[in-house]
Amino acid sequence: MKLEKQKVAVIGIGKTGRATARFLAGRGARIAVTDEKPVSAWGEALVELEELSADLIITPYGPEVLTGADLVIPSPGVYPANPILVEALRREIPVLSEIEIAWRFLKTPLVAVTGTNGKTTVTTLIGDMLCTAGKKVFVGGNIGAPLIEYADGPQNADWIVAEVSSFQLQWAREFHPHVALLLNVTSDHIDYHGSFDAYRRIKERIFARQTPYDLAILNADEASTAILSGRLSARTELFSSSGAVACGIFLEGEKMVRVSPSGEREDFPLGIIRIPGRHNVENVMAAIIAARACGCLPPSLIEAVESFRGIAHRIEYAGEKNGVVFYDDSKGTNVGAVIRALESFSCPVILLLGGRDKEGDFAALAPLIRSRVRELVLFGEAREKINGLVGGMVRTTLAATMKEAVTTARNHASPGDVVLLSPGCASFDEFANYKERGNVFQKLVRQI
Ligand code: UMA
Repeated sequence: MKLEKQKVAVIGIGKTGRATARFLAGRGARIAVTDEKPVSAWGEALVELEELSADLIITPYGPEVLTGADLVIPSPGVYPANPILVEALRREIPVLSEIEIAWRFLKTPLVAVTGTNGKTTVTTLIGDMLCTAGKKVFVGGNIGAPLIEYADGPQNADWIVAEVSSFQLQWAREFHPHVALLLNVTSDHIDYHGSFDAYRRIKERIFARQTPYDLAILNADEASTAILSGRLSARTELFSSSGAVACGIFLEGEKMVRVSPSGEREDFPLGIIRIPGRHNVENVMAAIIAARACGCLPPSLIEAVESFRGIAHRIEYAGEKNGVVFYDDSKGTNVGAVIRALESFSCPVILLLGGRDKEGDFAALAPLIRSRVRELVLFGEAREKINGLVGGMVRTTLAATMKEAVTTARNHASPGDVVLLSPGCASFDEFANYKERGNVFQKLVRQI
C-alpha cells in the first residue's frame, strides 16, 4: 500500500488517531486531522501531533477534513452513520480502519480475537500462554497498544495476539489473521451497527480473508456456528462446554479434552482454572486451541492457566464486608455479560444494573433474575427503562447514581449475599469509561 504523498484524513485524536498519525508521518503521507472536541481541549495530543515531522493540518470537525483526501481512517468510536463518513462514502473516498492499515504492513503472524464477551480474557491468556512457552509476543489491539503501533516499530515478535472489536472490523477489508477466534455474539453495540444482524455480520468479517492454511476457532454452543463454519475457507476447530466436538475441545467429567485435527487426545484438568464461571472455562478452552495452533505444548498451557488470575473489572473480587462479598464486573457493559456474571454465582445476588443504555435486551435477564437475584438496584440514565422491563420481579430499588446504588446494596445485604456490579450498560452517563466506574466501585467498597 502506497502512503507517500497520499492525503489521509484521520478522524479522532484518541489512542488510535494519534498512533495512526505517527505511522502515516513515518511513511510520508500528508495528514489532515480532526476531532469533535475543540482543539483547545486536545492537550497532550496536540503537542504530540505538532511535533510530528509531517505535512499535517488540523481542520474543523466536518467535511473540510475530506478536501483532497485519498483515504479516511476513522477512530473506532466514530459511528458509521457519522456525517463525515457518510460524505466520504458519497465521494467514494476509501474508508479503512487502523487495524486494516496495520495489517497491510504486518510481517508477524497474527492471532485475532473477537466476540461480544471474553475477548480481553482470551487475548491476555493466549499472550500468557505464548510467553510461558518462550515465544516473543505483542499483545494489543482493542486492549493496550493499537495494532498500528506495532506495525510502526521493529516488528520483532514471534506472534501478535490482538483483541479486535466490531468497531475496528467495521472498516476492515483485507484484514487476515492466521488464527481467528469468534468467541460468542450476543446483543451489543446495536446503537452503533444499527441491528443485531449487522453487528454479527461485522464480527464474522474476522474470517472473511482466511484461507485453508489458516485456523478459525468458533463456539460450538452458538446457534449460528454450524451454518457459519460451513461457509468458511479456513480450517475450523470448535470449543464447547455442553457437548463433544470432533475437532477442537470439550468437557468430559473433570477435564477439558482436546482432539487434534489428526484425532489425538490431550487432557487438561478443569482444576487448573482459577477464574470463576462456566464462561471462563469456555474462554480457557478457546485459548488452548489458539495457543496449540501457535506451537505451544500442553505443559506451558497448563502453567499459564494455573497462574492466570483474570482481568481487572471482569467479575473481579472487590472485598468482603460483614459476610457480604462484593464483585466488580464494570466491564460487563452488555446484557450477555450480565448473564455470564450471574451464572457464575450460586448464592443470592444483589445486582447493580444501569448506566447509559446501548439498546440492551434487558428482558432476556428475566429467568436469571428470578432464579439468582435477591434484589435489583437500578441506577443511572437507564434505570427507568430497565425498571419497565424487569423491575418488580424481585425487590427493586432505583438509585440516581452508582454511589447511591452501592449504599443501597450495602444497607440491604445480609451475610452470605454477593453484591455484583454488572451494569449491562456503558458508563458514559457518569464516568469517563468502565475502568473509572470499576475503580470508583472498588473505592466505595473499601470505604464501607
Ligand atoms: N471522536 C470524534 N468523533 C466521533 C467519536 C469520537 O471525533 O464520532 C473523537 C473523540 O473526541 C476522541 C477520539 O475520537 O478524541 C476517541 O476515539 P475512540 O473513541 O475511537 O478512542 P481511542 O482512544 O482511539 O480508543 C480506541 C478504542 N475505543 C473504542 O472503541 C471506543 C479502545 O477500546 C481501544 O483500546 C483503542 O482504540 C486502541 O485500539 C476501548 C473500548 O471501549 C477500550 N472498546 C470497545 C469495547 O471494548 O467494547 C469496542
